[in-house]
This record gives sequence, structure tokens and C-alpha cells, in this order.
Amino acid sequence: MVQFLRLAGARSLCGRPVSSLLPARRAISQQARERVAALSPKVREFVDRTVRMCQPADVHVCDGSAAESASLLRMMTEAGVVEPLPKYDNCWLARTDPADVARVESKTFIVTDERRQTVPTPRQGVKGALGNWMSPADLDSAVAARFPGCMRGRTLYVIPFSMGPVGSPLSKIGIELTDSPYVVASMRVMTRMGTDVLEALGDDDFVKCLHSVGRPLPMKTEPVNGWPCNPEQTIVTHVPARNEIISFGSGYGGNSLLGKKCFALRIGSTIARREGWLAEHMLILGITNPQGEKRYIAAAFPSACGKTNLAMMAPTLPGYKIECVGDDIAWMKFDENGVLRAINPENGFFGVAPGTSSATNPMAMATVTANTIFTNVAKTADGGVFWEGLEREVDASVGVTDWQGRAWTPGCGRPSSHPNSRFCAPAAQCPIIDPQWESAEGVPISAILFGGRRPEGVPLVYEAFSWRHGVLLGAAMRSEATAAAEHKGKVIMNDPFAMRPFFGYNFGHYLEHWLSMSERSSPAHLPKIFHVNWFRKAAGGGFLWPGFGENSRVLDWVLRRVQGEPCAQESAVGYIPTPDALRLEGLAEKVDLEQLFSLPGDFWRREVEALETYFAEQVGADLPTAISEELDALRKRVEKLE
Ligand code: GTP
Ligand code: SPV
Ligand code: MN
Repeated sequence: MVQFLRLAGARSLCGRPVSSLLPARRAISQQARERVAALSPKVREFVDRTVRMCQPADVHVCDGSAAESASLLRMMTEAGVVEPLPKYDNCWLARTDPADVARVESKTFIVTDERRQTVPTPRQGVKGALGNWMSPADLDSAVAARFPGCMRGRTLYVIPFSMGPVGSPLSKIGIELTDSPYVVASMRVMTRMGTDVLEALGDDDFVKCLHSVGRPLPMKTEPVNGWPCNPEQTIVTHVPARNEIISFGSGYGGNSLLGKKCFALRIGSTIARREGWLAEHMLILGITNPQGEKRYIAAAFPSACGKTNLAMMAPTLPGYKIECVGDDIAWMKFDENGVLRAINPENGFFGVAPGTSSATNPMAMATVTANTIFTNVAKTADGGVFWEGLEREVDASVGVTDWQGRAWTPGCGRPSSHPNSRFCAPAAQCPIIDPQWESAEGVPISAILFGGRRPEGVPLVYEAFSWRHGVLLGAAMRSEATAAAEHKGKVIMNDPFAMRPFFGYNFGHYLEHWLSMSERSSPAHLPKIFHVNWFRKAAGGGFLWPGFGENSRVLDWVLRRVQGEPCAQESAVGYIPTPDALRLEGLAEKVDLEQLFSLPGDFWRREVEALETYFAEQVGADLPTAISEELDALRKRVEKLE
């Protein structure tokens, strides 16, 4: 049984967490020393080095057990960091400091000797928007300015975790050292974590992940909402050459659950480039048609653009079945037969709460009723959760407390939940989790979708003419800004491959890597590439397409294309469905197909121009010739549009 020596006795006095008042301890307990001594020499060296620098009061090596998690959650409850939600089974609510609610792209860096390894050289006078570079020397000073003594009075947790099923040839192991028990509880949901990972690791190398909330005890000022963080000093850094991640100051989401965006995408994409595979911001779903034929599809949409929803979709088209492999990240590799095999490296869903309801995503709703940690949602007086989108199914008259702990009533003028509030739930609980979701060799991918929020001009679906054209579709992705990062307003932003915040290396080199992938396959096996847009709006403002379960109609067309059905016609942007090819029978409301598929010439000429400018300003000399040739060809095709 685990013991949380110092904080176990901390009780909340008048709502004030006592933990912050405890004096720093000098010595690490004997028990902790023994557990650290039992680690492999490489892990021990990492822990020892971190203990010397961060000076925690104690060290706890996580075993990943349910008892350990329960004990941590109890301790956090007593300290006022989380509270139980008695309406459900083992569910918890955390409220953060309102200054720590999303990923911080502006404070995220990739560390390489040369700037150009990390980012293309933007045109002079233009600010680069494809990631931030930091030199190794600057990283050293950033670490020296933040980490010494940063865990004083706190426990350092050692989290051994596997991205991907433990032991799969496609999986990778990391060790996260953190002073946040919330991170431990969340990592247990999001990754395979614990003693069996240490056993699988043996003496091998691993991705080193160091995280601190950056608030040693005693704290000089009380944390807001009992959530320690250090927004002024926040920094999220990655060193591909050393497979190392160092994150300071934020306890939230991708800033602190380091297996997710930091490892699985940023460091992951650099490993993938070296080893010849792809680490992508993509959902993976299985789809079975009425004839019983099953295929797998991967899809890249930017943050908060519908990956979780599509991955768990309840299809309205009769006879179809959707099963979920993953909702956020795909690691994909062509096998010896040229088939693209994908695994979901994660073990849970860290999904956007607002908008999730029994009407839009019943499978997600069924997933989050047990063993789930909610962050920054509202709660009801009867111990349940509430957020925007649940108005029809949760009785708000019982009394609602908003995500900042204030009384909330419908129509009061402010949202009950933060727009980037999240649920963190075990994937295995999803009622439609795919039987192959933990398959060691991965599932075979037949189609790749790219998409985003495009209120104007971009049709519901179109298919790339070729792999090369498909790579342009990914490179040309744009979308309305979202609440998942620190952007303001609804501006249309370039978000190539939905990876702009997550590239681990120069985007131009990433494009070369994608282009080269077709050589690993054959026309019979190479996935077809599509672009989708559920978010086109009518002149009046409403969405032209009902979305959610109705997106099965688009997947039906995609599947028929994969099977070689001639249900497509050429357009300026790619193949689009022939008239009547899209199955619309049974739709509750009539859809204006003409508007949904129209290709306004002015819009597309502006779009191509904007892309030319973007590539010239942002990618410059690193843009592969194949991509500029594809864009030239698109320009010629849209010149003829009315
Ligand atoms: P991250 O976890 O940030 O990567 O986001 P995500 O891509 O998984 O997005 P998610 O599925 O959580 O959807 C985000 C928002 O888009 C929610 O508010 C959904 O209700 C909304 N949404 C998802 N699918 C559709 C759709 O087909 N049509 C419309 N109109 N909205 C959708
Ligand atoms: C995203 O922003 O794409 C997310 C949430 O999935 S986070 O883990 O914070 O990156
Ligand atoms: Mn995401």
C-alpha cells in the first residue's frame, strides 16, 4: 500500500488548503529511497538528477494501481484540489486557476542546435507561425531560472507510462516526473501506467518527461481555486536529440499530461521521421457497412473541430456501425505489404465537454459516468456535472455552480463551463470501443480525412486526385481558431495537418516525409485522402449540414470511393460526389446540396492566393517542389471557376 507521508493529514481549514502551510521537509523517506533504488540505472539517474535539482520533500514511484489512484484522489479532496461527484461512480471535479485553462502555444518550444531544424525560415519581417525554436543554451538558462528548488515541500511522483499497448512493437515508453498528483491521476487514465511498464522497459532508453507546477511550498500567495500554477513562468520545451520534455508552470491538459501532445506528437513526430512512420493528430475509427465489410479511417481535424465526435459517432444511416480506436492521436506505419497500420497511443479520452450531449455524442456521455476526472465544468447540487449543451437533459433547477465556483442560472449571461473544459475518461469504457483497439500490429487504414471549421466556400467533402494532391490538402488546412489554445476570436488560421501547434521539426521537412510515404506502399494499398467540412454556413448564419451522426452519410461515400465505386466527378478542388451519390434518405431536414458543394470562384482564387502567400512567407525555401506544383495546378483549375 502506498503512503502519502506528508499530505495525507492535510485538511482544509475554512476552505483553505493546509498543504500550502506545511513546512518543507529536508530528507526523503527511507521507503522512498528503497523504491527509487529498485529502478533501472537509467531511470534512477533521471530521478536522482531531478531530486537534486528540484529538491522535493518526498519521492513516490507510481505502481499504477486503483488503490494508489484512490489514495491520491482522497488526498486531493482533503487539500481542496478536487471534489467527488457522488451522482456517478468514482468521478471527480477539478477547477483550475482561470489563468491555466488551455495549452500555451506561445510558450511551447522545440530545442535544436540550428533554428532551421525546428522551423522554416519565414520571410524577412514576417513572424514565424509554425512553432517556436529555442537554443540549447537558452534552454539551460530557462531551466536554471525555474527548476532549482521548485518542488520544495511537494512529493515528486515517478510515472512510468507506455504510449501504445505495453509491449506492442509500435509502442514507446516514457517516464514522467511531476509534482502534481492531478497529473498522476490523469496520466493513469490517459496512458498505460505503472509497474508493468517498468518491467517492459528493463534497461532500455525512454522519453524523459519532467513537469512541475512551479510553486514550491510554502507558497508565497494562496493558489486560486487551490490550483497551484505559475503562468508568468510557464514554459513547455522539447529536446528531440535527447528525447526529453521539460514543462514548467502549468498543470493543464497538454501542458502537463506529457504523454499526449509533447510526447505522442512533438517528440513522436521526430522519432517517426527517423524511423520512417507518422505521428499524427488524428482520430481512428472502424466503420462497418450494411454488407458487413469493415474498414478503418483516420482523420485530422484541429483541436475542438470534431475528432472525438466523429470517432464515437452514432451513425444515422441504417445498417452502419462505427467503432472507436482513438479520438486524438494516431501512430501509423506502413507494414511490409504496404498497408498503413495505425495504433492509438493513448489509453483514455481528454475530450471537450461543452457541446457533448446524448443528442450529439451519446457514446461519450456513456463513457464519462465512471472513473472520470472532469476539469472546469459546472456542477449540479445533486453531485452531477453540467455544461453548455446539456440544457435538455440536466435539470438545472436543482442549482448549478459554475466552473469558477459561483452560483449559476440559465440565461445569466456567462457560460457555466469553460469552453475548453474537459473530461478525462478511460477509453475501455466507451461502449463502442473497437475490438482491435489494442491490437499490437495496429489496424489497417483505408482512408485519411483532413478537415476544419470552414464557414465559407469549402464543400462538405472532396477527394484528392492523388497522394501528392492529398498532401497539399493537409498542408492547406485552415480553420477557425478554437478555445483549446490561447487564440482569441474566430479568425481563420492556417493549421496544416491539424499539427501546427504540434510539429516536432521543420514543417517543410515534414511535408517531404509525408510525400515520401507513398513509396512505402502501392496503389492497391495506399489510403485515399479526402477533405471534409461539417461547418459550412448559410448566408443567414446556420450550419448547412446537420453534422454529428449524419456525417455517416459522408463516410458512406468515402467508403464507396475506397471500394472503387465510380460515384465521383472531377471538380476544380478534387473529386466530389456525383449528383445523387450522397445518400440523403431519411434526413430530418432538407439539405441545400447546391450551396453545400458550390465552389465560388472568388473565394477559391482568394484561398489559393492566401495559401501562396502563406507558403512563401512561412515555409520559403523549405517548401517541397511537389507542393508548389500541386498548388500551381489548383490555381490553374480555380481560375476557370465562376
Ligand atoms: P480536441 O480534443 O481539442 O482535439 O478536439 P476534437 O477535435 O476532439 O473536437 P470535439 O469532437 O470535442 O468537438 C468540438 C466541438 O465541435 C464540440 O462543441 C462539438 O459539439 C462540435 N462538433 C463536433 N462535430 C460536429 C459536427 O459534425 N457539426 C457541428 N456543427 N459541430 C460539431
Ligand atoms: C488539443 O488541444 O488538441 C487537445 C487538448 O487534445 S490538449 O491535451 O490540451 O492538447
Ligand atoms: Mn487534440
